[in-house]
Amino acid sequence: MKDTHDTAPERQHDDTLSSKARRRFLKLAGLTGAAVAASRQVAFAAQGDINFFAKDLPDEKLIDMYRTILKIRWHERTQADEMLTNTEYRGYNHFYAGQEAVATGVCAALRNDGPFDQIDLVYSSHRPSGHAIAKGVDIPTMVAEMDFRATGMNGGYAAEMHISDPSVGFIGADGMIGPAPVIASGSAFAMRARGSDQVSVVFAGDGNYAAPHFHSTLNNARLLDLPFIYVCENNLYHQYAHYSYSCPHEDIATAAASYGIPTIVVDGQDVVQVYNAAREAVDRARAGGGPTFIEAKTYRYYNHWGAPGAEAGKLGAFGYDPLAITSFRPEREVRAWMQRDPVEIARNILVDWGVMERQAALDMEEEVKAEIKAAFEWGLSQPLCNPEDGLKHVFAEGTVPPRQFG
Ligand SMILES: Cc1ncc(C[n+]2csc(CCOP(=O)(O)OP(=O)(O)O)c2C)c(N)n1
Ligand SMILES: [Mg+2]
Repeated sequence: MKDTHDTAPERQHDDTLSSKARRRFLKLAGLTGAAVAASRQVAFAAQGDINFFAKDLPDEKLIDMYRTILKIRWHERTQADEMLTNTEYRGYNHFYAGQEAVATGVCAALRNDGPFDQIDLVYSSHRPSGHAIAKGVDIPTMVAEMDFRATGMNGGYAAEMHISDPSVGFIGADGMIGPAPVIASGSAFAMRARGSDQVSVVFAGDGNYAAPHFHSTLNNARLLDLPFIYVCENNLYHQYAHYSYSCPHEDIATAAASYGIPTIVVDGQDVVQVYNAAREAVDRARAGGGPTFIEAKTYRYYNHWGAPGAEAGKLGAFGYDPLAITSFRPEREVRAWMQRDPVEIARNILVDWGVMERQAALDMEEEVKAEIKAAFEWGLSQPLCNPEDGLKHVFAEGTVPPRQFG
């Protein structure tokens, strides 16, 4: 993990736990050396010189993080299976499987309960289901929403790319590549103007680098010292192109650092590393120390959109993608990343740290799987929305007063 922030608060380490975590990580990194080389990734030194906050977390919090990862994973798998097997299913998604530890680690460091003017806010992307679940949305109503059901989270006409639930601070998905960081940093400006200690977070992919919004957002966030966290989920590809086609830096964080922003590059498959980075960023933002840029190196197991190349009951998509111009990533690369699975890594941490017995952790996965299955059963039994519902909230209702000039 690299922290380019020179003036970070004094570091505190628990040598026993952090060196144990380091050994564990290096072992894993060694096992996946081929994957790292194949995907042009660098090996990360676990914990680096950022605080190891996870050592202070109660067991319940760590278990909760593991459970969140499982919820996201089984939401994705169940939805992918619906798309592959159920011809009545109308929903779709840009699947987040493989990236679960990023949303989970970041949201675990945020304030997610309380009144709207006190909780932290998350702005998402076109790949929103993981962010939504990690922030705490109700899964059955999200499932209903994604299948255009009237009782869904947003009345059934938001579908995947416009889901939102302000009650938990999930401001919403965003179908456009570019604007979300601008909007999220504007929100951070409002928080600062109100004297609130809230934090605004945006999740954005590597594809955002080439948009002008990336650069103007970081510049303004630094100039105004906003309570803003930019989480760059670098999953190597935007649609079907490797990020090296649009970004000259190996670490996108290099560009963020040039705007004078503290940056952290983190292994996005390890929820503890992500949490540590996010805690550092949240603490800095709440203390008035301004923005942080976190780049999480990660990977998506399914294709860019939907489930082409996937097989029902099996995780991940391999081989030729009929939606792509050409088969855009090597099958071995997918399999190598799947060897460093965020579910397995989180489970091993819990077992290694004595937080949970392995069998209990495996049983929990079965429980979550059943919970998600029930969420789909409920969601897909709900009434569909009407086509005209799509016009709701588009036009003002009632009489609009004439505009006054001068
Ligand atoms: C302004 C704009 N241009 C193009 C698109 C089409 N598009 C949807 S997702 C995507 C790639 C995004 O890649 P990245 O930011 O890396 O996120 P990822 O899909 O990898 O999560 C593109 C180009 C869009 N939604 N908005
Ligand atoms: Mg990407």
